[in-house]
Amino acid sequence: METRSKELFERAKQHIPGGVNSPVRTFQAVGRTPRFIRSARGSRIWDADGNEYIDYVCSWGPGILGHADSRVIQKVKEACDLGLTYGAPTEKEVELAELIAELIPSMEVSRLVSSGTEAVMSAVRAARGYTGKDKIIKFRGCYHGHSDGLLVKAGSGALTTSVPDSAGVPADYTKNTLVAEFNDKDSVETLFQSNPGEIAAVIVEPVAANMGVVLPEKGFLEFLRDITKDKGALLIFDEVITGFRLALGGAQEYFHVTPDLTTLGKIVGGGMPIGAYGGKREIMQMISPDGPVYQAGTLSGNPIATTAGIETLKILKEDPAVYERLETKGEKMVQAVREAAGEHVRVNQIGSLLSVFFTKKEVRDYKSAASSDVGLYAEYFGYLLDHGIYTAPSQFEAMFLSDVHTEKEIETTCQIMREALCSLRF
Ligand code: HOZ
Repeated sequence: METRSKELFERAKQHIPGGVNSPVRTFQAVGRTPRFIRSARGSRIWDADGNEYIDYVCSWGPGILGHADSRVIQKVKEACDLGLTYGAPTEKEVELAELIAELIPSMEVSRLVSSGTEAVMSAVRAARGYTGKDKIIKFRGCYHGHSDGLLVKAGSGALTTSVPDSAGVPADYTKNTLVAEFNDKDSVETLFQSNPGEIAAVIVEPVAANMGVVLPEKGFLEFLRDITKDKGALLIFDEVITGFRLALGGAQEYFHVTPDLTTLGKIVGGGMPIGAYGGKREIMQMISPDGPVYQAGTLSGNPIATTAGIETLKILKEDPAVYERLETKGEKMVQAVREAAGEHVRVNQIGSLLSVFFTKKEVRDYKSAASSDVGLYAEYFGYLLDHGIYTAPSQFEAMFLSDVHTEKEIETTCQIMREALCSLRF
């Protein structure tokens, strides 16, 4: 039953563009009605009609401990009693910055902002200020939020809605954004060759998760590290999705490649609106008021968000085995998909991130990701939804696992995934 969600969607469309506050949520790409969520706990979410789902969106990543973890909620409630926002420094911010530096040592100095978009926008500005150069290289299909200069061949909602280059962005704002192909060293080398001495930074999602999940091939991240160092450019890892999810120290710990700057989002606030960017002291000294690169925000370092973030990171720090448990769950799902669909699909997985692509091609970049049959994805998604499994309503997003998905839930999900795949006509 989806009566109430349908009613709410109709109402929403009157005063909210497309009825949603972020495009992918509209379910347009999968031809269904978006579920309006009323509550969430653990691995489950409930919609406005009372339907219950096992949730594999996990608020697009931060829900690594599941929803409404009682330890986090308790701390948040206590923090709320002390006031919601001050627009002034707090001890919590200091604690969170210390914790970030401890868990991700390359983030020796970090600045808190309010979202991943803001974090990336600011990191790019820092890189330009530090190097005195204007151009940046990004990768086709990688998504770094919706700031003007980064909405170029973007992934996520931009790819879902087939507008990888947004209207409303003056060409002047994107003329310094160069686009290379993920996992293609030559394409990066060519851009460095044709723009000598002009490139401030290369920005990459170390595991691309906004064109579906696409893993870096062996040596690719190392290559980016070497070429940026060699050419006097900075390497920025956008770890909005991988930070604290792939490993406690993020993708940079997992792959042993250290970037100059890192961006974090939602997960650093335990799911509350927050972001962070940071790196070596020498670079971060460029940021105002220490240096000439301006960046500010009243809600930056919000006391409630920092409280949720600190508690979440402490829980993860005390139980590092969480990452092995997540890997095991991820592998089980891969096995189920392969058993059911064999050569008809490709499944990319790393730790708690997973995507099923409806293509026979190996998915290693934007072009191969885009070769997936989105019609089949929509059918697959619909079957899962109708059987109580809530996954990303777009081919070009990830499936997220949490530590509270039980073995039984994973088995149930694997079974439903098998049925869904077997119901398709390849
Ligand atoms: N672009 C987000 C995922 N990569 C989706 C955000 C949302 O709809 O909440």
